[in-house]
Amino acid sequence: MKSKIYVNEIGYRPEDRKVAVYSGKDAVTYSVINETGECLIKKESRDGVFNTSTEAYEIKLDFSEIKEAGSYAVKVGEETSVFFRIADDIYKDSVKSLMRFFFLQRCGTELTEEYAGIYAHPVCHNTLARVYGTDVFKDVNGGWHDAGDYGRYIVAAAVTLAALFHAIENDESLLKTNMQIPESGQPVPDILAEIRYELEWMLKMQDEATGKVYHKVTCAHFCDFVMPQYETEELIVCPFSLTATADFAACMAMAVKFYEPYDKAFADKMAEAAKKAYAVMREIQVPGGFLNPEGVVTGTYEDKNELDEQYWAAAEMYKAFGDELYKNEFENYVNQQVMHGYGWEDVASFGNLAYLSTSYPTDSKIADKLRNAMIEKADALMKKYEANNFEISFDEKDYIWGSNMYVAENGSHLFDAYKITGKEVYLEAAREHVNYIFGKNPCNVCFVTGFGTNQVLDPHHRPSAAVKKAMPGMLIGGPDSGLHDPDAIRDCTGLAPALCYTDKLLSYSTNEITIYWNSALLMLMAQVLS
Ligand code: G3I
Ligand code: 9MR
Ligand code: ZN
Repeated sequence: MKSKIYVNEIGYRPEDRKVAVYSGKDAVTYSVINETGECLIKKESRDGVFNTSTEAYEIKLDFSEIKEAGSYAVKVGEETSVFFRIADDIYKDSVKSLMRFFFLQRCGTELTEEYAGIYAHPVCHNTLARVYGTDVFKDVNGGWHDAGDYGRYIVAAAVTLAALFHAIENDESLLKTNMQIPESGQPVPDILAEIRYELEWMLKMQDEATGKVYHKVTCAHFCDFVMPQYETEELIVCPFSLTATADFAACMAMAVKFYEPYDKAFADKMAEAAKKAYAVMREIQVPGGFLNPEGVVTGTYEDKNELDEQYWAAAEMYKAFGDELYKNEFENYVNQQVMHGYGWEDVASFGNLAYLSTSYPTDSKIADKLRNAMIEKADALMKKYEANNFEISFDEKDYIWGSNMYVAENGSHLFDAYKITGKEVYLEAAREHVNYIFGKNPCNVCFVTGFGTNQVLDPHHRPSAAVKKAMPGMLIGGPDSGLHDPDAIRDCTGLAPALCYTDKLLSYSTNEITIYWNSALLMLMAQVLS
């Protein structure tokens, strides 16, 4: 039986706030013990508070005063939490593992046992791909498998890289991390070498003649739970989309400065590609945005609002190249409406950060408007945070597909307000979002595979299923009260929103993984833990 005391299963850093959550209504006496069972503190809690997300009462158990490095557990009566550590370096291994995941998702190349261990595989998806509806075949090899499936999608790729760039900017130690990849030991930092693997693929997804960008390359159907070399159906390059082309422009513009010091020709190539994409993106007008063409049933990343992608692109283009045109276009969007979002669907916050950090001149009224809106956004999140016993900025309606990405994203919005105002409360709240991910959640599981005591064992991830062992370092989607797959319907019907999670291979709506969920978590961790 799992304990009803929820903690960050990998632990807490000595100076951080430390809170466990207990399911119960009446006040309790709780204690913290060390490995030898010695009781270090004994305290009285308050009464439980009703939580609309779990439809139950919970009590917060604060033990922030314990700062000495060691291994501990929280006790209430006969109930004991899992043991966790207090130490400075508790996140070191998980960060590295979250980063190495991208290498393990590489497509179009052999992964040798030396680097990939049991996830090694021969080259996959290396045939030419048919441009949908034509007899034209195109080389679009490379990049990372998107998720539990083997598709490769531009929208997903672009936001992943954007978040990784922000991670690097917030925590420069990531540039020194030895990721144990074939490129390790070269002058280029491992993380930049890994990101380049994706950028090179993205460049191939741009049509040379027009500058437009194809939305995705996948087979027509999802394959079985096999290693990638066994997905051998024809590859199909699906039509251009505005979202893919705008996100591509934004991402390429962002990438330029990271590669300039190492490879000027590559940086120039990306600058050129970004400009071409930006110039034509608005010509791609498909009512309602991208939808699967007939016969193709893989992921769509459909998005009814295509404005925020253009908003983001305008801001990154200005930040990278300084042209008045981009500035005017971004400011026009802002004058209409400040937008937000660090996810695949809503990307505008990346644009806000770009405008606020450019070295080219900005308009102080626009900058103030952005900052005020970002604070307002964070304040709305703070209200939810204060009302949720698990200390994330979610109410009962927020547990949707990929909820853990929104947990990370909200943490980043709170961090933004901290940077603008200097108020520590935002930072502290943002950090609690990390604690939730690592185990202080009502699902009572550490949502990063391979870590914690209560681990995710059966993620919806084809290589993990094929070798029968969860690949480490993957952020799981998390509770989705929409019950979007048969296993979720079977296991979660009748459960409160925050509990709609099931560790089943077939539960793609709660138990899948994606590149942009990992990157969202890495970005937040880089922001609030460094
Ligand atoms: O935005 C609405 C929100 O307004 C509404 O309140 C809420 C209520 O359910 O729904 C929200 O939309 C959801 C959307 O995700 C939010 O991001 C949709 O219901 C939900 O179906 C949608 O799920 C997406 C899923 O594809 C299905 O389209 C996930 O975000 C997205 O991450 C996922 O992506 C898939 C790829 O297509 C294929 N590869 C795997 C990947 C991960 O599962
Ligand atoms: O494996 C697929 C996963 O990556 C997607 O997120 C999900 C929704 O599009 O679909 C999964 O594939 C399932 C398909 O939709 C329905 N048949 C079973 C497939 C494997 O579970
Ligand atoms: Zn592949």
